[in-house]
Amino acid sequence: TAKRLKVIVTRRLPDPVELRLKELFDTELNETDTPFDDAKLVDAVKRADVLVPTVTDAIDARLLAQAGPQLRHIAQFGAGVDNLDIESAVQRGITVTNTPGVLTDDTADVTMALILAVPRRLHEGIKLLEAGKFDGWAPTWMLGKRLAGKRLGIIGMGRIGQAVARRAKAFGLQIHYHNRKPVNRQVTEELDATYWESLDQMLARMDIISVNCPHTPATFHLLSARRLDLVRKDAYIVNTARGEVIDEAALARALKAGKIAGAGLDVFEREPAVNPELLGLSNVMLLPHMGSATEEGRIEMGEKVIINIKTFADGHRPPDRVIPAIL
Ligand code: 8YV
Repeated sequence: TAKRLKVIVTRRLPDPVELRLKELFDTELNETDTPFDDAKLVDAVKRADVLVPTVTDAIDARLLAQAGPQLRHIAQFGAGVDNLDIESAVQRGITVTNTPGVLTDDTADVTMALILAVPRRLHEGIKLLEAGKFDGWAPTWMLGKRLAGKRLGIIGMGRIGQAVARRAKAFGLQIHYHNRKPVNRQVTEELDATYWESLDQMLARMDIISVNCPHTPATFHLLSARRLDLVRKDAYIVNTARGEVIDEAALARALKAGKIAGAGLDVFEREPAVNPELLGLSNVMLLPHMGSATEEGRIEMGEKVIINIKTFADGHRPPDRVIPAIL
């Protein structure tokens, strides 16, 4: 029965989630604030029936090769699954699930916050004030760029991309997007959205660019040095998806050289490391991966993990099964 299912959780989760996991299953929690090291991950895949990892655990082919035959389910606590080698898992007969949907609004809110803050230089204003450099208002003091009427280009028009578009439309931005395929007619009409099949063409025409696609082999460095070169000098880039989608070193160079006006970044290529070139730039607002960080969202993510485990343990197809990406 479910009670005998060995569930190993790699990171500390919200209390109510941990309590429920313990009630339902034979759950082993990580009682520390330190992620599992390699030895602990190996031990976990050797013993667990169900592994609950997060974005910070690299569950790659090498690790999965050491998994015991009892490991049947990887129930990721998170929407993004780029830390998991889905293909290797599926080949081993392991079902993979994630937690989509419950962090859409929260991530779109932080995306919109960056879209609002960076062109208006709010981050610079905060720093000036805190440094005691506010000497009084002046007509030309801290001028930024108006949002209304500008063009927003969204890369990746899934749940989060669409939620960003809805918010941005309310602020008077014109919605443009690049996606593998256009969204349906109803959404297109609601958002008055323009589809760009060519990312290159879209990039050259946008005032603000927002990255909202997953990190996959196909989107790694999608914003390469060459593509960043297409971005207008007066344009801004916002990323709340995954750092790997942008060539971070090339972005830092472009920002430093004034080839891009500014950037708002919640995610980085080698988290928790941040490219030192980015840290010193005044036209950049940086956040430490806070996109989905709400109390409500993290509990709902936990509830999704639990439903996925229960459903699979009961012999049914779990609601949030992830299948290998078709590239
Ligand atoms: C969280 C995220 O850090 O869900 C994701 O894909 O990037 C973030 O919201 C993550 O879910 C924690 O595992």
